[in-house]
Amino acid sequence: MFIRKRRGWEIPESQVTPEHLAFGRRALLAGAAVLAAPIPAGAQEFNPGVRNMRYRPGRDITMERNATTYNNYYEFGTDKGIHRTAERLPLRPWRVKLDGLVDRPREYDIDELIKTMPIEERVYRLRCVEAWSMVVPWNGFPLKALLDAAGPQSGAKYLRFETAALPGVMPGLRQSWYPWPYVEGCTIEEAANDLSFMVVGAYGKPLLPQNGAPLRIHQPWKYGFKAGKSLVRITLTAERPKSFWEAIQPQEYGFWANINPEVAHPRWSQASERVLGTGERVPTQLFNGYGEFVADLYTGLQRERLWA
Ligand SMILES: Nc1nc2c(c(=O)[nH]1)N[C@H]1C(S)=C(S)[C@@H](COP(=O)(O)O)O[C@H]1N2
Ligand SMILES: [Mo]
Repeated sequence: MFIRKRRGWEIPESQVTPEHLAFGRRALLAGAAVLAAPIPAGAQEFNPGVRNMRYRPGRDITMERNATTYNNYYEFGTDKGIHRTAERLPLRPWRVKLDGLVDRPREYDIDELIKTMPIEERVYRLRCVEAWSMVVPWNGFPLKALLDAAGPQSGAKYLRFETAALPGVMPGLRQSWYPWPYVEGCTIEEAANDLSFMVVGAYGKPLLPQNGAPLRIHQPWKYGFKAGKSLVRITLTAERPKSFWEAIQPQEYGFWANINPEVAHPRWSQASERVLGTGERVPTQLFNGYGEFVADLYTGLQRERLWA
C-alpha cells in the first residue's frame, strides 16, 4: 500500500503540539516560536497541486536551501544573497492587473486568482544566462489558463510582464541608471504553449520573496532573465515589448532568449552549466532540453535573433 507521507504544511495544528512536546524543551521552545510567528499570507491553505509527470527534469531536484539563497533579483541588490533584504517585500494585499488587447480586462487579487486557476506542480529546469542552473518543483498554473480567462483580441501579438517596483523596500531601485520597472515579454503563441507556467509556490509551499512571490513566470526553455518576478501587470499588446535587459545591453540580451549551447554570450560560452549545489558541470541542451514541446514555435523565424 502506498502511504503518502504528510508534508509539514499539511499537518493540522492539533498534531503539531504533541510532536514538539515529545522532543523535549529545546524543541518545545522552537515549536512555540513557530506557533507564535505570523503565518505568511496564503500559507494556511496553500494548495501545491499534483505533480504533472509530463515534464521530467532528468536531474535531481536542487536542494531548497540552494534555490532560496542563491538568487537574481536586482531590485533587492545585484549580488546573489538578497534573500534577507527581500523579506521586506509586502506580499499581501497584492493585485495583478490584466489589461491591453483583451475582452475581459481585470484586476485580480492574488488569492482570488490562485483560487480560480488550475494549480499543479511542475518540476522544471532553470538555466540562467550566467551559466548556472537548478531544478525546482514549482507550484502554479499554465499561463494559458489566464489567457483564456482574459480573452485575447485578434490584434494581441505579445504579452508584456511588468514586475513590482517599490522604492521603500527595494534598495536596488536607487540604482537609477537601470530602466525600472523590470519588464519582460513573449509572443502570444509562446504564452499559450503549455510549458509557460505562472508560479505561486515552490517545494510545496507559497513562493518566497527572493524567488518572485507572490507571482512569477517561468518558461524553462528560455534563459532565466525572462522569468519576471513579483508580477503586478500583464498587458497584451500589438507591439513587441522592450525588456529590461534588452534596454540595458541589446548586444547581449535579446527578446527571444531561447537557450542554445552553440550560441555563446559575447563574453562567455553557453556550452555547459554549473548545477547549483552539486559542484557538477553538465552540457547545456538546446531549448534547455524542451525542444520537443517548443521548437515548433520558431519555424519560419530564422531571421530573428532567437538565442540570447
Ligand atoms: N523582477 C525581477 N525578476 C527577475 C530578475 C530580477 O532581477 N528582477 N532576475 C532574473 C534572472 S537573471 C533569473 S536567472 C531568475 C532567477 O530566479 P531565481 O532567483 O528564482 O532562481 O529570475 C529572473 N527574474
Ligand atoms: Mo539569470
